[in-house]
Amino acid sequence: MSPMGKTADEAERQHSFVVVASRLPVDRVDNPDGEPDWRPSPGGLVTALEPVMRAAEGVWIGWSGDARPAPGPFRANGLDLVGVGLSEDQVGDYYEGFCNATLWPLYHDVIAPPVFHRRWWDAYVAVNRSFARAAVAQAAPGATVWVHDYQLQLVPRMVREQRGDVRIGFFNHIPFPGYEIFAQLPWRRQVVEGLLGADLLGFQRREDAGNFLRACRRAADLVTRGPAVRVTDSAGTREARAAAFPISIDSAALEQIARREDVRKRAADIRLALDQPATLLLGIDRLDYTKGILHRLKAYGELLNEGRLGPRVVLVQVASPSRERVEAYQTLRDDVELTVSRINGDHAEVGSPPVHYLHQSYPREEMAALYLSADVMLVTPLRDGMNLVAKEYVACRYDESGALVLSEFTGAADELAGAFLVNPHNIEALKDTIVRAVTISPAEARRRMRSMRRRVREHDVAHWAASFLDALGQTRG
Ligand code: GDG
Repeated sequence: MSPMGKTADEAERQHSFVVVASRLPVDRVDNPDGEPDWRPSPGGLVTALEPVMRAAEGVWIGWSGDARPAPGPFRANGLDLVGVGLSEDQVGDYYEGFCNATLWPLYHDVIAPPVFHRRWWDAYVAVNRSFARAAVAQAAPGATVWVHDYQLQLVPRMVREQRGDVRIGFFNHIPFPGYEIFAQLPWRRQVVEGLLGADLLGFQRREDAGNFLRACRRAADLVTRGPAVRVTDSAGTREARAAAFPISIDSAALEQIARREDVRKRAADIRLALDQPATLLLGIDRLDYTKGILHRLKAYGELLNEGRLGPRVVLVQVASPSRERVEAYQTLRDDVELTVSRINGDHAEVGSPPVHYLHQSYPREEMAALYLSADVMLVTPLRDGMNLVAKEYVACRYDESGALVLSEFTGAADELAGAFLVNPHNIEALKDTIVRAVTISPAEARRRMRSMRRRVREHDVAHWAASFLDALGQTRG
């Protein structure tokens, strides 16, 4: 038996690097022969973590996305994966309820009203316990366990209570709200204490780390000094640290896709299919109320009414399906689709609608071709932890053309000084900013794009992971 009470065989299957994330990086698709097949799933967290996982040869623990029995340890898409199972009730109460209807709106500055149910909280505790159990089983003695995002905030403490030997990191992909908002959460103290099981807590922006430290003081009466929080638990007193580690993308890999001849040809074909517009505007978002899609459409519709964008302008809006069983998302979809139809009804000519709306998901090559085809990228979230789409657009523009309209309320705005920054709530300002981006001179576009490309190239996802893991390595012994 190993020191952890495992058989040698079990210990051999343990890993020195364990990622714990709400979802697995693959979706199950059923083959005609009944055998499951796995397809890479889109999303910000997967985009960021996949290259890190490949480099570290760790194991990824996550939920497969439905209420069927959890897949045991398996390999897919070149990664070692372990599934955590959720019952039908847990999908409703934990995932759709506490994660997507309580925490998500609360942490995004209550853009939608958060819903609080004690039953949902109980499910959150139980599911976090399942993830912690899986992490404990997979972690080799002295391993690094890296827990991700708001769905798993209790896991760090649950793991620590069982395994004093492992180093625990936590990264929050979404904003951490100001205390006035966070304080609404009936279980605010438990959440703070759950998170503080980690040695290092990473956030997208300095403000997020600051908000968390304030929550430690106000919700849990703890003492903080700079980035450090003094935590006392059964094992004694130690320090946890909270700091900003802005996430990024695998810029070089994406640029390589964008440079491929077939992808460039596809980009040209997209413009051809749109009848060679004078200006192609692009939005790519998960269909989520945080992304400011309606504000963007409102501004665009008014600009068309006022004739300020010139002739032959087209907006391509990709809205990838997301959280389709949560009520707020169904309402949003209805609102977006009604708005798109109104704009097209008012402005389309036969064969040339001014909005091309695509409620679909695409392979990465198609995404790169879309980025390449667009003159102006519109990224207008009302609140967004980082926003990788903005960075992806920049990474694909290897000829240094194109312009980025970017909301101030994204983490990316702190880094991409060459963007046209805007408050998306201010529709007049949004309209003026879109016009400025559309009419930018090629020389100014190049200057702005060059500075953004430098940032995204130097601060890529490998840099993000290395800075977090280095800092985690320095936290203890
Ligand atoms: C969360 C935080 C933070 C989208 N549709 C397709 C597709 N995607 C990819 C994009 C991009 C990712 O999904 C979306 O990332 P974002 O960062 O824009 O937004 P969230 O999904 O809300 O991510 C966010 C992120 O976590 C990382 O920390 O930046 O603030 O909210 O990579 O390209 N990919 C493919 N097909 C699609 O149809 N292949």
